[in-house]
Amino acid sequence: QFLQNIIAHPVFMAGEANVDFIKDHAELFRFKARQDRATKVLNFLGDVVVNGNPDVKGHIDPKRELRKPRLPEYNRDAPITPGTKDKLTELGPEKFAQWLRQDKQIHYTDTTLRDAHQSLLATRMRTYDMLKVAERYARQHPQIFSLECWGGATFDVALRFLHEDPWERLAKLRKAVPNILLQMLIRGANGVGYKAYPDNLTERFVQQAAETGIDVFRIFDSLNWMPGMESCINFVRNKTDRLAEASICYTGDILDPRRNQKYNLDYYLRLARQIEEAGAHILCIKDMAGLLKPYAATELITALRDTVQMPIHLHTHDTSSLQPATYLKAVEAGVDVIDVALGSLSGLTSQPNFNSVVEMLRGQERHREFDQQSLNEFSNYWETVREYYYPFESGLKAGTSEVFQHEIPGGQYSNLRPQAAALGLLDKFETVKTTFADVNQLFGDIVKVTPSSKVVGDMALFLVSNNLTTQDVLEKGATLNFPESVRELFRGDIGQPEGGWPRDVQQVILKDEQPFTDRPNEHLAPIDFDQEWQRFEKKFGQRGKFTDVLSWLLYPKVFEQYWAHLQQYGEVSVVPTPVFYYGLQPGEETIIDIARGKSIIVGLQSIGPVNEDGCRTMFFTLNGQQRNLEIRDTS
Ligand code: 3PY
Ligand code: ZN
Repeated sequence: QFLQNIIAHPVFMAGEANVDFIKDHAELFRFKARQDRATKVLNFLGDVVVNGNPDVKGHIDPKRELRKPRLPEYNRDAPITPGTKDKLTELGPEKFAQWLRQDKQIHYTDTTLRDAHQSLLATRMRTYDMLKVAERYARQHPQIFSLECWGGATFDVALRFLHEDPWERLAKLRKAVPNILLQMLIRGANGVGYKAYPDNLTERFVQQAAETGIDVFRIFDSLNWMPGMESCINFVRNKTDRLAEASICYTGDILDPRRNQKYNLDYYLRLARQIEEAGAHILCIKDMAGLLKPYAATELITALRDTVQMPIHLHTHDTSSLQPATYLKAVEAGVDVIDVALGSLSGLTSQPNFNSVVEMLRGQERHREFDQQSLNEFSNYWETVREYYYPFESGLKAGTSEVFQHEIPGGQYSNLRPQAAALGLLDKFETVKTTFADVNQLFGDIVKVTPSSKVVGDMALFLVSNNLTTQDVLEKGATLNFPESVRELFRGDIGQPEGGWPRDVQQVILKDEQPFTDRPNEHLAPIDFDQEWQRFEKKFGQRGKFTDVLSWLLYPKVFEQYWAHLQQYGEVSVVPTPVFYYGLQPGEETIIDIARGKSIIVGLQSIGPVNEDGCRTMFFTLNGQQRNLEIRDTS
């Protein structure tokens, strides 16, 4: 094949090949690379067919019929209508924020590609399904404010379970969506992780995220602690020309005297002023559990608009099913942008329904027009695709006002259930939820959002699985070994809560260890990137991209596993989702675009019996040619 490439090369054919011909023409090796890629993908498919995809093992319903989605119509040749991305480029972040605050019509952020699937499908949505419709969507709906498509748990899950490079996802989405702002969620000093990172790592991460495609950085701190957000706001302001959107995480109920002792209107206004002073361009009300009720929204947004000059962006989860009413009141009170998800990935622990909210506001003076039929076509696409991810559904069937008691964030709810199930606690899930609320009180009533919410969840699971109550923590705490994350929280590893930690609880949890109250990042040595790059090269045998180095520094173990998978099976993000999770049946075929403009047709003919080496011979066809593979059966 190599010789064939040489003979067919135009330089060779023209008789102009000199001694450097092979060295100068990397494309001569491409055929081989493609063959390798195809073989690796075949090995991956063989493994899924024989051993199953471990991520869905035990949750497969063989009778379930998975349909092909219908791709919405669009005119590929029409020029792309400029949108908010073009506006930001034209105005720069400061003026853009002023424009946004003055614009009368309501704006929409579509969270389908991030929070919606994080909250409904344990973050499993694959790049493959996103890219099928991203360009169409950008062309059909250029008046969307932003697409939230990155950050939060997507970074970790992409590497850990989907074996995908999150940076590649972002780069590809950016290419497909040149006209609409792309938005990410960043956990302040905790980046896209669960602990504090060295400042210069977060700085480079922010810079790289902007270079790869992020325009709006939604920054929050899981305890609403300003020092946890300030440096991140500065990185966006000083190292990029993009938008820093900082958040007040909403908890409790400002209108309920039983819940507004600590988290009341004054508290939120104070925080908003501090966020403005820190230099944020946009203020986000991040209602991660869906606790902001309609009349509280009127009060909060009216007061915030009187207090700060920043435009206000409202994020909520529809766990209680009340949140469209909150949006109505928020729009009346002057909110600038609201977060929604396309119909079939909306509602419950996800965001309110984009398609329906647009109709709700028809007739309201701030209504923004959308092509409703087209929005519905995109929703239908996702309805079909959502079926592929059925093992990850949370099981919640209807809205629940229980959320006002337990205050579990939407993004955590779909994870807590399987976590409880893994510990054999599914029949005690009601107790897990009430214990979550009890733990919150024990911890002094804290803001609960990643990572603080995860710690509350860890403690609740710990107590329920050991048949303990929060009362027991104080009484028997001296003899109990609390989860590591709980110890870290009380040590100050993820920051300080409003009013400080309850002393007695802190003592019983930390025992002899001394807590700190300054920024946890101050205790971390800065990263020497040149040195880390060398370490990377040594460990992985090749230089890798800078984005790989960043992924490795953020998630070392997860990245190592991702890298090993990549070496063994190649780029698996190109495999269609039903095949990725459920493999092929004998007689089935699939088309895989293994490289730009290069597709292979893979068919599974039959599966041989286990031989004495513990392997099965898989009889595949690759582009019509017989290809047999030996796959070890570890099932
Ligand atoms: C995350 O941090 O992933 C969240 O979605 C918080 O709401
Ligand atoms: Zn959210």
